[in-house]
Amino acid sequence: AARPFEQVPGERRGGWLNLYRFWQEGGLHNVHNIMARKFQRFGPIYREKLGVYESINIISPRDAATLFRSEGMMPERFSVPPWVAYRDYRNKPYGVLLKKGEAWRSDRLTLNKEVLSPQVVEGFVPLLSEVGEDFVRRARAQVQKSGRERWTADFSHELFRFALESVCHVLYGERLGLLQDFVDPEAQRFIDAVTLMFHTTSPMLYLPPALLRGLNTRTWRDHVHAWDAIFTQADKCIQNVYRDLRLQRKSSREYMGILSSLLLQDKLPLDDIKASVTEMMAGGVDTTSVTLQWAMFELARSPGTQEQLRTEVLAAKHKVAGDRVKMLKTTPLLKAAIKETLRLHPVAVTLQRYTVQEVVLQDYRIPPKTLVQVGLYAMGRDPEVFPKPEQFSPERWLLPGSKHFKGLSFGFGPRQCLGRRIAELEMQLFLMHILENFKIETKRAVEVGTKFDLILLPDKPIYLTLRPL
Ligand code: HEM
Ligand code: 2DC
Repeated sequence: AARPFEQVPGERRGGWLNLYRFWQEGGLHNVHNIMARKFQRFGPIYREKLGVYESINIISPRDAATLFRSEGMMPERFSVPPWVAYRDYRNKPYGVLLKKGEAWRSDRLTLNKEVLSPQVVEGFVPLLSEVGEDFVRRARAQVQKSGRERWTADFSHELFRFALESVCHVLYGERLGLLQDFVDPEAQRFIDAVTLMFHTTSPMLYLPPALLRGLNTRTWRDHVHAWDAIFTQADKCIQNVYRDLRLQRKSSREYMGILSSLLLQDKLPLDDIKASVTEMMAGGVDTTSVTLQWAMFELARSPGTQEQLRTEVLAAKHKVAGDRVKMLKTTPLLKAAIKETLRLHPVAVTLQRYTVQEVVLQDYRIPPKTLVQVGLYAMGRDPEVFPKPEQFSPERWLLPGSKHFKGLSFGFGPRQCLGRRIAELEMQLFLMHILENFKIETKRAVEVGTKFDLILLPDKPIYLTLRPL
C-alpha cells in the first residue's frame, strides 16, 4: 500500500513563518529558483505552506500525467488571490479565468468554439500574418533610419505592441495601428497597466482575498488602478465593436473577429462575454511578447539552428507559393523551436490543480481537494527529463516517443490556455516573417537570467540586432 500523506517530505514550519523567511530571502522574484532547489533537496515531491496556502509540488512527467488524468470535467487551478479580490472589490464579473464549476464549463465550451476550434483558428492566419508583415515593414524602416544596415535595440516594447495589435485583430477584427510611428497613448496605457498588474500581483500572491480587499497599501492601490485601466480600455474596444455591429457597419461576409461572433451567436450573456474578452485582451500581451523575445535571443545564440529554421521556412514558402496556412503544415522545426523556447523559458512557473479524488504520487497518497503544483520551470531544466537541459535544441521535440507529458507550457486538458492557438499562430507567423527577412544577432557573451513577476520574465533587457538578409 502507498505511504500516507503526512510522510511527504518538506518543511514543517508554520505557513506565516515560511512566508516571512521567503520574503526575507528575496524569494519574491525568485520563486522558480527556490522551487528548483527544493526539488534537489527533498526529491521529486515535497510539501510547502506559504501564508494560508498549502501545496504539494511535483516535477516528473509521470506524476503530471497521473494528476491531469484524474482532473475530471471541471478542473480548478490556484485562483490568484489579488485577481479575485479586485473583481469582488469592484463588483466585476468573473470570466473563464476565475470561474469555477458548471459556470466555468458552459462559458468555456462556448468560447472554445470561437477561439480554439480548428475551423475558426485557420481564419486567424491571415489576420495574424498581416501584423507580422507590418512588424517586418517597421523593422526595415528602422534599418533605413539607422543608416547602418541593421537595427539594434531592446525589442520588448515593440513586441508588446506587436502582441496587443495581434490579439486585438483576432478579438475585434480591427487594427489599432500600434506598429506605426505614432502610437495611441491609450493603447500604451493598456500595455503598461497589464505589466503593472502582473508586477503588483506577486507581492500579494499568498495572502487571502478577504484580507486584500481591506488593504490600503501602495501595492494594492496600484493593483486596483492597473485593473481599472485594463477594464476601461477593453470596454471601449468592446463598445466600438458592439456599436458597429448594431449599425451594421460591417459586411456580414468577411470574418469579423471573435467578439462579433460571440455577440451574434447570442449564447453567452453580454457581461460574461465582456469579462472573458477582457481577460483574453490582457492575457495576450506579455505572454507572447516575452516568449518571442526569448525565442529570438535563443536563435541569435544558436546561429546554426537559426539557419536550419530559415531553410525550412524558405523551402516551405517556395513549395506552396507563400500560402501561410499550408506553410504552417510543413514547418515542424519552427513549431519545435517555440516549444523549446517555452521549455527553458515558461510563462507559468507552475501548473496547478486541486485533486478531486485520491491520487498516488511518488507512492504517497494525496487526498482530494489538495492543491498540487507541477513545477514547470524546474521540469524544463531537469536533466532526468530533458538530457542536456541547458542546450537549446528544437530537434529534441521531433524524436519519436519523447513528449509524454513534457510539453505542458500551455497547461493541459479542458482547463488549458484558452489563447493557446492564437498564441501559437501569432508566434509561428512572427518568426516566419522575421526569418524570411532578417538575420537575428546578439552579443555572444551576455547571460540573461529569469525573474518572477507573476509570469517569468528576462531579468535584464535583451539587446538584439536584426540585419536584412
Ligand atoms: C491560461 C500559458 C498566451 C489567455 C493559461 C495557463 C497557462 C497559460 C499555463 C493555465 C493552463 C492550465 O491551468 O492548464 C500561456 C502561454 C502563452 C499564453 C505560455 C503564450 C506564450 C495567452 C493568450 C491569451 C491567453 C495569447 C489570450 C488570447 C488565457 C486564459 C486562460 C489562460 C483566458 C485561463 C483559461 C481558463 O481558466 O479556462 N495560459 N498563455 N493566454 N490563458 Fe494563456
Ligand atoms: C503564478 O503560484 C504563480 O496565462 C502562482 O494569460 C500560480 C499561478 C497560477 C495561475 C497562473 C499564474 C501562476 C501565472 C500566470 C497565468 C496564471 C493562469 C493564467 C495566467 C499562467 C503560475 C496567464 C498569464 C493569462 C493571464 C490572463 C489575465 C491577464 C487576465
